[in-house]
Amino acid sequence: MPHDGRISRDELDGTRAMQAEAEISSARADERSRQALEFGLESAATIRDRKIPLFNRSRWGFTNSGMFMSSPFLADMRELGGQDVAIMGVPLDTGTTFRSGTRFGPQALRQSSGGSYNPSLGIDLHESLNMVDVGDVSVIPANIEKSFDQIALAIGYLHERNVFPVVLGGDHSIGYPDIRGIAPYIDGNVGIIHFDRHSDLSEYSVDERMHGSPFFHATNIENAPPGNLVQIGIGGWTGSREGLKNARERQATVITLDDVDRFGVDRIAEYALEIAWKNAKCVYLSFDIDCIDPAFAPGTGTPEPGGFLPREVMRLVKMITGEGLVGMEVVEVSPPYDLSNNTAQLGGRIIMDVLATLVLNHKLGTIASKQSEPSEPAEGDAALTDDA
Ligand SMILES: [Mn+2]
Repeated sequence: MPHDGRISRDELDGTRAMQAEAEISSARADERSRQALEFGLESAATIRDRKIPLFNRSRWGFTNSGMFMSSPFLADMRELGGQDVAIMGVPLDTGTTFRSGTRFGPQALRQSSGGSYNPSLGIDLHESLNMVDVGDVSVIPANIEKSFDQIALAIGYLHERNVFPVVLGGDHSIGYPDIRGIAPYIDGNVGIIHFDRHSDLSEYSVDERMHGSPFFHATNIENAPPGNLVQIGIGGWTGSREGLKNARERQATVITLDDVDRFGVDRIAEYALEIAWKNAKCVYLSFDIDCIDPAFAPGTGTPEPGGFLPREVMRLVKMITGEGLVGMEVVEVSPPYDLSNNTAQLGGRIIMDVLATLVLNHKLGTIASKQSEPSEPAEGDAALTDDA
């Protein structure tokens, strides 16, 4: 900044964003547009933009395709392999102990997902990633353990084929089978970064493994030790004492929102990475939407006032993602309690921010396209200097 404190146009992030836009490929968008015109027939003579077809084939518009970010639906699961990302819905709310409704979370997250270009990150996800939406896992609403078996098998199938899993929840009980499904394939420890207002470390709730217990059972898995579990955002009045007791006894790391206020987002991100990655081979991200203040994310079963601000948590999520992830889930979006789809939109944005950060840090993506540097580089990431 100049010594007189005035802002110059050159130092604005917006200026960098404008420049970065020129570097982003539009090859895939051009191909989609060409095909849409071919399949959708020519528009009326009064339409100036001759690239607009008569029948909208683009999957965008006032009715989306029903798939996350209008990604193609993969009908034949035997064809999984070679894609970068698979979006997998888990419409389960059998594990809910209070207000149900998260079985409609995957549908809402898909419908509220946005466009693929982000100016400040300098990325177009559809130009950078081969994404498919694989639809929903067949859960068994009357039997949570059978549902766990289905979910673990499904996410393991994605991981085994080297396709990055993005799980659309569902209540938080699915965190356990998500980790259980991946862990056997990892030659070493799995770290877990868990955003939540609740500790979710009880052994049982109302006599079963429910959405308050995923990380008790996940950290019983031999290569997902509690020493690599970081919980961020814990606090308020809907937590369970058993969870904190178990966190203490297992030596998990609990970071409250007061900690975030005290140390700041940057230092918390650095610390969380240090714990999660300590002697670990990979890190899994579990994002409970109720970590965000219910003023912004009211559509959830167990809201807890005093949560994260969206911009604050989005920054934190991008920072903890820079080192790479083995998979992620966004859970507890409950459309019956949502207002104007705000909660579902936030959940979708978290996913898109994570995917973009992975691409920008060269942790994900097989499509060769020049990308700009991330605006918020992760601490100590040597790969950032890589031009590939
Ligand atoms: Mn929660």
